Amino acid sequence: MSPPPGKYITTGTRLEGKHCTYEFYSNATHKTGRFFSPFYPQNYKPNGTCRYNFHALPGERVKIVFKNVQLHDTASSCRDSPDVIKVYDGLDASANVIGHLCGIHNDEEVISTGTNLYVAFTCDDKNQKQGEPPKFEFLFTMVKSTSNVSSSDQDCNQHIKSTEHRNGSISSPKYPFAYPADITCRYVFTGVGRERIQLRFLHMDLHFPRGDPTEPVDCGGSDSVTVYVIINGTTERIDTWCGKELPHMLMSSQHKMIVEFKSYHSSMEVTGFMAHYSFVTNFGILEGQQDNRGMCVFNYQSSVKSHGEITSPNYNGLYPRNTECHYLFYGKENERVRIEFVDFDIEGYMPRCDERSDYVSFSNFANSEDRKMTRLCGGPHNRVVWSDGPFFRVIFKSNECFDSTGFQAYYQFIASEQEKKDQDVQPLEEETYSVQGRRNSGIGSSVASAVNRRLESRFQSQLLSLSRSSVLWRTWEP
Ligand SMILES: [Ca+2]
Repeated sequence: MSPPPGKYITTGTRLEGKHCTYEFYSNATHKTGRFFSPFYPQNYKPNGTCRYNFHALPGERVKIVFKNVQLHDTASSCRDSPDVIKVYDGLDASANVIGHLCGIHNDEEVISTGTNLYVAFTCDDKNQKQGEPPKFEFLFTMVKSTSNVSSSDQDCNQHIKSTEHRNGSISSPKYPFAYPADITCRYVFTGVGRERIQLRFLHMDLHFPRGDPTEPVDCGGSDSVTVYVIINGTTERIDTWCGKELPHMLMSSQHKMIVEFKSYHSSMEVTGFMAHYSFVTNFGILEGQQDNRGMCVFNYQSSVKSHGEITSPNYNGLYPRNTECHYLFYGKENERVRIEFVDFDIEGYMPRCDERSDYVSFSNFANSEDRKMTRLCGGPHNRVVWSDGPFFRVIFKSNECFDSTGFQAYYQFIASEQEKKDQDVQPLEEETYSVQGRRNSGIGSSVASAVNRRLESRFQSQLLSLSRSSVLWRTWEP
């Protein structure tokens, strides 16, 4: 069926001689438009690359809303998927990746940090033979960098933008004194580019008349704080907290987050809530070198550091939903990579840890799945995983619902000779220890730190024996 005339027209200027390269320049009259994949709503043309370049005026940003994306998604990881849309925060593919789409998306929003945005769509022809027709459609808008909408002085609502405050705090009205009854305050956070909002509650003391406020069972009808994130264009509630229960540290799934404070009562005895926020681009992953050719990709090189720690995003809070992170290890020629999980709590069910779960997976390859490696989810686990050779990839992937606190692991590059020597001593993975519950629990953390000390001493001896062989680089193409 062919589309009605004029319905699926791509606005913007197609570059002469190019099948699918478009330029769009903002001007006084042209601030918005829509794009369709070639031949939309039919299949896109096999083996194609489409490029879309957006140029806003000074004082503007480019906002893209992917209304409808249906790409073939044969791989479990977006990075390994043959058909992808990548959004770059600048003129071309050398800019930071701020959007990476595969599979199905609706109303996914991306906004540039500066005046340029580049969208590239690539596919291979293999998937053309399969099932559903893949297609995509998106809207773009040139938006003003500074909006006229500001927080009103008359109410307690606040709009916090990263362009004005990179970090700070929010609190209930009159904090640390009693807040008024019957109010609703909304704190709306908006970042740009790759930014995520990280929210850490430091104080929570809300009126809770129905039981122990430190362990409230049901927040219904009580004064409360609710946090929402945006997933696929839909506002999703992370959770609601009340009484004196301090929420975990939280992170948004893209560049927006909403905190809602509701009060029904007033009591001179309560002090309200206070939380610190910051807009971060590193997903709260503190070690490793972030690779800007991906959304959440971190590199670990043996030549730089022989051992260290990796964590899930936003550790030791709840990991963000709908997020995929890759940890890439580059060892020297005779080395293997050893990953030891000392804390592990990932929402999902072993042994399958399928697409309905969050999971951690492993690959000896840079750009494809490794079917012999087992996925991990659930918890707690205290597992040791080894690479076959000098390159290794750890993948963390979370779905769109339910949350956990994620993982903490030690990595170590170990030379083959050393590995053999190590097997003569008591292998660490055979020790029986368990990190039960949350990492703040006394037992877990003391065991973890004992393991940590043991590892440290072992690291020291291995540091001495590391050979100075050449670094083996296996780069990957974005
Ligand atoms: Ca989940």
